[in-house]
Amino acid sequence: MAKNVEKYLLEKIESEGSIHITLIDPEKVTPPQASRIAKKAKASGTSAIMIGGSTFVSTLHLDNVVKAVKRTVKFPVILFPNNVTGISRYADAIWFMSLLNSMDPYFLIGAQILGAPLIKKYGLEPLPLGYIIIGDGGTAGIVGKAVPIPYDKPELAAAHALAGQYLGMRFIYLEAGSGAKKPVPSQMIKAVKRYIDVPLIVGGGIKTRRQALAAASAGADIIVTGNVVENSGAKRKVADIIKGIKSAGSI
Ligand code: 1GP
Repeated sequence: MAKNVEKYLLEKIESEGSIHITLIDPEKVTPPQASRIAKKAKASGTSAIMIGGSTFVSTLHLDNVVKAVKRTVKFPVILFPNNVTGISRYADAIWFMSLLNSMDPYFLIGAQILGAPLIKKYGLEPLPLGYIIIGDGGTAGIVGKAVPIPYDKPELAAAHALAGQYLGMRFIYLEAGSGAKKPVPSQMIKAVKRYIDVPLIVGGGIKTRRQALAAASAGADIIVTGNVVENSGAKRKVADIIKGIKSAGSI
């Protein structure tokens, strides 16, 4: 994979409308399982693989999961780190993310300072990302010491997102938390989309075609699903979610 994952994502969004990325949590899978998930996700039409989770996993295991996925699929593997331990030299790119509604400077800029030299050393492509926790925010919200934005405050999410863009972040991610009972509401996605010009990523709790369609229709450029690939019937479910995303362009 050429090291131009940002260009790849922007071109995909430009030519296809909303796209889908599959998230693999290294803590929940063995390397062969990760490789099977990636293969099925690719066959279902996903555009890239993200690897990361909210809790600790050994760097050795992370490396093995990334290597297994890289051996299986030829499209971008993007790290989704919760800390400096989420960096692997074997990936193509990394979401270089700041948790914009964290109360802890470590998650705003501290971890990034520690990780940046390693990212340079490994030649990973950094993708500057403003990450915003919505609703109860799940484990990511707790670990990141976030003050989550309530579902009924779309204008607050929009202000955070715009601040991220003005600080130079080239992607914004609205995160309801892995396994969230309710995904980010359409009203909030629309409000954020009206404010920003950079691509908008939405994830957390999206399990059905209808939910994916709602997020894409509201303006999500990238929809991330993780949990659905860990359960049985994953290939059909992911394919169904992607059909929902693609149908957004035709309504
Ligand atoms: C979590 O947004 C991602 O970081 C995906 O969430 O696991 O609920 O799909 P799910």
